[in-house]
Amino acid sequence: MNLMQPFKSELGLTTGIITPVSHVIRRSLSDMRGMYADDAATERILAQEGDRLIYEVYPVDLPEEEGHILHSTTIIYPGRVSDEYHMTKGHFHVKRDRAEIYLGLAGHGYLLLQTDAGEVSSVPMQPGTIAYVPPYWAHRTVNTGSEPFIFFAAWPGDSGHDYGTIEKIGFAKIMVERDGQVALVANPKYI
Ligand code: PAN
Ligand code: ZN
Repeated sequence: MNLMQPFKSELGLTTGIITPVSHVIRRSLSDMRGMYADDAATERILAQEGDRLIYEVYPVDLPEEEGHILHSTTIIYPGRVSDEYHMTKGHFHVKRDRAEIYLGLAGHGYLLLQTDAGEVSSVPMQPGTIAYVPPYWAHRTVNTGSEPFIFFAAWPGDSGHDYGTIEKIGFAKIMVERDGQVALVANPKYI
């Protein structure tokens, strides 16, 4: 057995940055082409304003193996594409029965979940909210506030990430601003 030595990381509770920084995953609008309902709005922003940063992930460097608990923070910057709030790509775990825990640190948003059968659930999150992603639910987070929405996540090391299914079918519901309010509405592009 290869015995790993205990170690720690430091989490900036207001910045969401975990140090030491092993690597940072940055997702810009061009990485998310086709994921927002309004494709024309995506292309308009890319042409007029450039490639805006939507979210960043700071992971702790660990082997993606059974027995480990992977953990990271996600920072979703505020903003919208047309009326749809900034969000993560969203994914199923490759091993569909692997659950996950999210802990809200800063800002406001929602955890959106969806089953293979198309059932959708939404969980509001604020600092201190512990949101549970049960086995078999795809998950995506959305920043519905005006500040960065930051949360910590922990999940089993052998979960794996399946992005393809959500890229193909999307989420059945999207979070939009309607008359100044946050609204969960049917996704016109949902297959
Ligand atoms: C999270 C997510 C993170 C970014 O750590 O990976 O919030 O979202 P996407 O992976 O959908 O781009 C998690 O759910 N890990 O399993
Ligand atoms: Zn996950």
